[in-house]
Amino acid sequence: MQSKRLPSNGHLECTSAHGVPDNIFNIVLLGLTGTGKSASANTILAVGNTRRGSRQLFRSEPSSMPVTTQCEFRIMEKPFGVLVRLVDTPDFFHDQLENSKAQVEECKKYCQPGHCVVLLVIQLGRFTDAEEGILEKLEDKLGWKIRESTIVLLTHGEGLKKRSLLRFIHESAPLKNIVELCGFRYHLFNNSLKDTKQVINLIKKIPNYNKMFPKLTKNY
Ligand SMILES: Nc1nc2c(ncn2[C@@H]2O[C@H](COP(=O)(O)OP(=O)(O)OP(=O)(O)O)[C@@H](O)[C@H]2O)c(=O)[nH]1
Ligand SMILES: [Mg+2]
Repeated sequence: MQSKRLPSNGHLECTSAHGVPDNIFNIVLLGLTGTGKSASANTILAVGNTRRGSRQLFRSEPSSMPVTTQCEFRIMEKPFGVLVRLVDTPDFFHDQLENSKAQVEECKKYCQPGHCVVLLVIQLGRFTDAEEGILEKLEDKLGWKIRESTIVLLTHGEGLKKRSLLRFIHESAPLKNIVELCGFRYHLFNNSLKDTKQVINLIKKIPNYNKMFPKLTKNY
């Protein structure tokens, strides 16, 4: 049995009668502040969203302080052909983030093995010391090997110009290490382009996407 309620973050949430997460697949964006988590979520959202309460974009702007301070989600259907929850998160490691522990707990509701894909967002050309070991630190916080379900999402794709992305990754040992730990699943977004193709190509990198989203397979 399903119940629907409006949680504090103001968006329609579905939970079972026992309060456990429903069967909606989750796309969870994780990473440090300013890397482009919210902008990437908006790029995905832009591909097609007509469900009530889901049209509003995530707040995204340049800032050295965290812009997103709590986990937020939007539910979308197009282009997946089934309901998908897009979960934007704050930088759990930022000194200025109050209630980091509570936010990790909130994130855990959606970030569970078999029910999600993680997009580990990293800004192209701006790999910082704080990002070294970030995968392990996130695994520690979330309590499972998220690497099995993670795609490294590099943003600011326009900065690559004509260089090869694979070569770029190989040139940075710590970045290559993270990509390797994630089974060489990686993708490049240019969030200044609202381009469907880059989103569809990302979805096609989600393990078992063709079984989860058979309608997407038919249409793209
Ligand atoms: N040119 C360009 N700008 C981008 C891209 N991705 C993100 N940005 C910009 O980078 C800035 C930070 O992006 P956000 O999406 O707010 O970053 P965030 O990871 O959500 O940051 P927090 O919410 O603070 O954790 C914004 O001004 C975005 O417009 C990109 O691919 N290209
Ligand atoms: Mg944000």
